[in-house]
Order: sequence, then C-alpha cells, then structure tokens
Amino acid sequence: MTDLKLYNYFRSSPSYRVRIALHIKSLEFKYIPIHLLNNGGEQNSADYQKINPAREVPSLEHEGALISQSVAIIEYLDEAFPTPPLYPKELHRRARVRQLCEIINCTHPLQNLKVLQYLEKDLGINADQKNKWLSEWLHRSFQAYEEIIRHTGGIFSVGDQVTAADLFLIPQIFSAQRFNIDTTQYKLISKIEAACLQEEAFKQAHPLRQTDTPIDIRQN
Ligand SMILES: N[C@@H](CCC(=O)N[C@@H](CS)C(=O)NCC(=O)O)C(=O)O
Repeated sequence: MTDLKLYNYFRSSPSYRVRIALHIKSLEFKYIPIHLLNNGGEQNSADYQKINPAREVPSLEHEGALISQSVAIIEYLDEAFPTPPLYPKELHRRARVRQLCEIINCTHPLQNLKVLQYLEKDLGINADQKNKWLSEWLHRSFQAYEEIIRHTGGIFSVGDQVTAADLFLIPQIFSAQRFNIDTTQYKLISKIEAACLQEEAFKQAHPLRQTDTPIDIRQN
C-alpha cells in the first residue's frame, strides 16, 4: 500500500487529471475532499494553506512530501511509478504530449472559481458576458487541440496509448459541458473522449463518482 494522499474536489478538473493518473497506475490513495465553496472555501483555511500556499486543489502528499500543481504531480507520479508510462519515450511525441497538455492547462485558469468570481463580483460582468468570454477562450483551445491531433491522434490524443494529454483533455471537456459549451463539433476530440470514457481509470476518476460528489448527482 502506497502512502499517497490526494487533497482534491470532485469537479475540479486539475483534481480529475491527477485522479486519472493515480487510477491508471493502479495506485491506492487516501481521498481528502476540500470543498471549494463551503465555509468560504476550505482551500482558504489556515490548515490548508500550510498544505498549498496557492490555496488551490489538487495537492498530493507522498512520503511526507507535499506537491501541488497538477502538471508537477502527474510528472512526479510518472517518475515515481513509471508503469504504465504517461509520456511516450520518443522525444518528438513526448514534446507533442506536453504541447497538448499546455494548450489545456493555459486555458484552465480562465474557468477557475476565483477568476470567474472576480469577473462577476469585482468587475461587475454579468453571467451572460462571463459565459461568452469563457466560451471564446475554451473554443480557441479546443480548435487548436483538434488541429494538432489530426496529425498525432490514434485511438487517443497521441497514438494508441493513453498519454498525459488525454488526462488534460477529458476533464476539460467535462468542465466545458458544465458551462454549457458544446464540444460535439470537435469530431476527433469527441472520438477520443468516447475511447477514454471506456477506460476503467477514467470511469473511476470521474467527478460524478467521488465520495464528495453531492448525492443528487452521484453516479455508481
Ligand atoms: N494550475 C493549477 C490549477 C489549480 C486550480 O485552479 N484549482 C482550482 C479548482 S479547479 C482551485 O483550487 N480553485 C480555488 C479557488 O478558485 O478559490 C493545477 O494545475 O493544479
């Protein structure tokens, strides 16, 4: 039994990325829910700030070390537990996986709770304007992703094995759908989504199947 603890939130997409990595590698971990809304957001508590000064989820604890930022966590897990690998060995493909991860990762902060709250509460942007703004940036990143996987894709984003790129793509689709952003127009992305969602690791990591998923939306 590995000594892994994941501080996370069911519908946070960086949390979802890390959960998929843990399940792909068949690693047992202690799931510690951090509710992003209750009590002013548990990520803002003094105790949690000691775990992650950036006041964000996810954070991973392993053998006494605390790691945050999903990119760093996923790379750490891949180095500490190399089987199965999440990055191809061949350098060009490996770079392509990282490129795809970053396309998603660069857009993700725009949908962050605190960023959206700032737009509405501090800048007075209404909900429709906020959604239009978010939709613009999410679509631009999906368009770029779709174009790249035209050349790299197989069953998954890069070839026929799941790579880290898929761990970023699937949670981003889930988030987009939550904001009513239609991703079905991206045919290659949709094909890869369907393939990933058949995989046991993606099923187990799904936001609607976690211990902190509200009971009214929880799936078995
Ligand atoms: N770049 C970070 C992003 C983490 C992040 O934005 N987490 C969000 C949830 S999706 C969060 O904790 N937000 C807290 C807040 O908005 O107050 C990562 O990849 O881990």
